Amino acid sequence: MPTPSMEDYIEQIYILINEKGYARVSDIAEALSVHPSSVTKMVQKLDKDEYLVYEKYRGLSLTTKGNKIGKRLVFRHDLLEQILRLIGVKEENIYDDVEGIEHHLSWDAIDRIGDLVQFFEEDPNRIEALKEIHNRNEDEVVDAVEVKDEVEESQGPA
Ligand SMILES: [Mn+2]
Repeated sequence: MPTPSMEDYIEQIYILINEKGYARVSDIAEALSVHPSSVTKMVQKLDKDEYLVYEKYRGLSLTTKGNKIGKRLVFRHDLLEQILRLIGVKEENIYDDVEGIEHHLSWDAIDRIGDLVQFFEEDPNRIEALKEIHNRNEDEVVDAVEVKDEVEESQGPA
């Protein structure tokens, strides 16, 4: 399997090719917030490892192997976004959280998370039951903060 950073590149190249029809070094650099020279270096490595074919003036295309892995990486990213959204993680945290964890899970864990998404989707009552727990715990956090504020108020300024 490719290393985590190779995975980021393959994932991004797959997305660009599927959305725009091509992936330019400058687009990849922008999407990953890296310098174009880093992209060129990685693209050469990915070419050597047969994930893609890179021709300096003609652009870049994924091999069958690269395309297959790209597809799995995008599936994995989307699945992780799905489970975080399902369990009520705040929208503003979802993308960065997925970027942070996706490379560190085994495919075994990914498949079991897939089961979990299915578990919730097969019965909306399960999602509701989880939401109830979520709300109860959030209320407790609010209560705890209020108690803390009251205690601090009664103690006066520090
Ligand atoms: Mn990702």
